Amino acid sequence: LKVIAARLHRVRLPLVHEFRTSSHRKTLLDHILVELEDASGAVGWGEIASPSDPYYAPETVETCWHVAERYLLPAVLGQSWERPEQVSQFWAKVRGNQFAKAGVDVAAWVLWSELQGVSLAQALGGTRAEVVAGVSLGIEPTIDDLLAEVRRQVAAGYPRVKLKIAPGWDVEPVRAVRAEHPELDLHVDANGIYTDDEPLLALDEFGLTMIEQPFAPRNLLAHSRLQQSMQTPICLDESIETLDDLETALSIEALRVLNIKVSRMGGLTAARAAHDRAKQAGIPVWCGGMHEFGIGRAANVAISSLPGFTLPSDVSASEKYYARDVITPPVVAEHGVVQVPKATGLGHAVDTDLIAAHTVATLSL
Ligand code: OSB
Ligand code: MG
Repeated sequence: LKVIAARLHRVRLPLVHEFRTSSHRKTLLDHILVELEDASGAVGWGEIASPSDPYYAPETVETCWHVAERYLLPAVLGQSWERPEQVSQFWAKVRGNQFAKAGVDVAAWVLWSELQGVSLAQALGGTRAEVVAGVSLGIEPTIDDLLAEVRRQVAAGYPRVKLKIAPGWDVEPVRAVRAEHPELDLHVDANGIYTDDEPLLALDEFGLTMIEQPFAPRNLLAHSRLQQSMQTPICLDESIETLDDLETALSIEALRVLNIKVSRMGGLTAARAAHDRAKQAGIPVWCGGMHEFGIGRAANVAISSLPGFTLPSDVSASEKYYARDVITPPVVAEHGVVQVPKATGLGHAVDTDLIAAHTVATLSL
């Protein structure tokens, strides 16, 4: 297989509901869609789902565009390969830039699956026909707004709710949600904002499934120490960008749960390897999201079909995010369950008209 043409599309879609975390706020998603084409004219799509600002990870939309244009696509164009695992080897010299890499890696996996006549989930070795979805709720203006949002999502059938927390928005909102939903699978995500154990220890009484990324990404030791003094499992997100990070975190017991994001790990090949390693270590995993459009979300659904993804993933239905998604059919959740597509490749048609209508920049190589 040889990629002979590549295209980037910078596409903006408004979110249906503003989303705020301890690190940023967003109302509009500005993602880069990647197309890889082979000599037969077959196309694989991927998505670079970097936030606009470098507050979750160091990348921005502009750095992703630059790195894809200047390094990643030139590394892949004209190279012959047999398996999608080989593609990330072509850019092995490029450090970091996980979001940019992930978009190109996913496009290669989708192209390969399409040409092999298998679904992306099958190509990855997925074993589930359906995956359980959770929702991630941002920081709301008031606790009443949050309670209304939780009620809406629970009524929609989602069995797991994650709340974004930050200093000043932690114990009280969690207490309020827990009081109304004593049995709900509930967890919190701090996006690395805390520096002290104290406010986190106060969350131990609420029976949370996990506390996600309480401390700064590189501060693995603080997570390890907190885990020794808390019942609630610690989950890592931002801390784990490579398999080496995971190895270090496991060795010091800095986590009991792993959030695997395809974007943060630099693609499906690395995400699957992280899954394999966590499974071997007895650490349950789930798939985190970055408000992907349907293309990135379809990749998240596919990876979530691997056997170690035993916790609900952030693969909510398209309608939670966008009025109209870039794929047809959109991602649909029924009673919080998403069917894993059986069709070849991505398993959804790509709506190129909708993409064209929301495109602000393109590049062909
Ligand atoms: O930490 O999981 C996170 C969105 C932007 C930045 C960081 C995170 C998130 C989410 C979104 O929680 C989850 C989703 O895509 O549904
Ligand atoms: Mg997170």
